[in-house]
Amino acid sequence: MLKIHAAEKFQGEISVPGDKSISHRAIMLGALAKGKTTITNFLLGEDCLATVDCFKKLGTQIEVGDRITVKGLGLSGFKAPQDTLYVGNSGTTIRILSGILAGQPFTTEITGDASIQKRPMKRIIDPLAQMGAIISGKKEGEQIYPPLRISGGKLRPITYKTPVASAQVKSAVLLAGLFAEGTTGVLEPEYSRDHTERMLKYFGARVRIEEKNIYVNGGPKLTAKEVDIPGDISSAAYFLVAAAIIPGAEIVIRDIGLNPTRTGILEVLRRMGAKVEVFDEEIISGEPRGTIRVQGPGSRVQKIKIGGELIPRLIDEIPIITVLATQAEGQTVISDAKELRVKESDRIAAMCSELNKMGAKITPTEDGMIINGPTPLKGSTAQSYGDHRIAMSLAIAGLIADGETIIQDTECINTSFPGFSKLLEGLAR
Ligand code: SPQ
Repeated sequence: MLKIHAAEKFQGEISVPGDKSISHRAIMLGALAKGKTTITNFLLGEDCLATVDCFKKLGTQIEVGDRITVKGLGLSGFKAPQDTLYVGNSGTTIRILSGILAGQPFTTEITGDASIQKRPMKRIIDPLAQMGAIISGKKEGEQIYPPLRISGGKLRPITYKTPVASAQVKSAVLLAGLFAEGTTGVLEPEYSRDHTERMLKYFGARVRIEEKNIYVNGGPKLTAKEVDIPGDISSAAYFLVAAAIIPGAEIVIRDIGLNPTRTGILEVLRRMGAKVEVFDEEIISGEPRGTIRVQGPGSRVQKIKIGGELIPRLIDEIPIITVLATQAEGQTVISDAKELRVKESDRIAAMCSELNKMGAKITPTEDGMIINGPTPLKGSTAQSYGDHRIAMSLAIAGLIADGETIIQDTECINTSFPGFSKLLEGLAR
């Protein structure tokens, strides 16, 4: 449980934990490469530790400390696990790892918590089955849910047109492509986060990118690397939004990932009128990073329309953008975001229900929300739905609400942002 009170001041210079998406991929590629990969600023959150645990069960030696070392045995070094692999709450782990398991000459069972068992898996099963893997799961109507049973082996290369812009689907197919003879391609309807492509290149794979089409060659020799992970812009987003809506606030966040497939939140903040500066930009381990400073506009933020190609570039930030929009002058419309309905929770339903309890005026639509602002918020008892992004977004809403906000069931925050409430305490007075 978290108790939040209105903040009169919100100020500070901080860094946030390592990027979750990049942390997962660093373990996966470290395990697929030959030699000792060293990872610094790895996210020690439950989701990424679940990935570590799965690879240990597949026979990879991984040491977790201030830095992580992964002793990779190459593409054919895994052994059949003794037990079912357990991914906890991590959709990224189950979907991307399935791509690797599809290429293994053994059968693996993989599952996760109650939320994972409600997340759709047909999106990865379809292309992996086309490549030759045999995958079964819990069938309900047209959809298939975990637990999954994956029998893999040598795969056929395919060129797969994904129906959704999803980095998890793209990554599952590209990593399966490492086990196919020839070139495997993924054609995306919009750009999704490209950490897998970047890291594959960084580890020495042959990757060709033609706009939204990505191709990888099978059977590469991946070489162990040093990977330093930038701060997670999705974690930074909570504090960036707080700085934009609390009068007089300012935040500086160092060493944040600035991959253009993830920076939609900065565009939204700018278009709504917040002052956003980016400096000290550099590229480390194949990923751009820098320092971000955000201040509010000095008056109210403004309404905005968010949809189309922008959506995959801020998909995980939509819950916190909803909080931002409750403070905007006019009607903010979010569309093309029906993917939000199949995340750790139905994020459209969750944000509408909990923010409306606090006094917001939000109407859910099939693929987004219409938010009428500005509305003052009042403290209430809010539910996280076991979803880390809902819990943290409501905590920021609590900073601008009158009275006390109690957020229940906040252990889920540890999946992506251990130390969130401590950092928040240090910034908000
Ligand atoms: O791992 P999980 O649970 O799927 O994580 C989420 C999140 O909010 O942390 C989604 F619920 O982020 C996904 C993101 O939405 C992480 C991700 C990745 O690392 O590849 C890609 C996105 O999902 P998708 O379905 O669009 O591929």
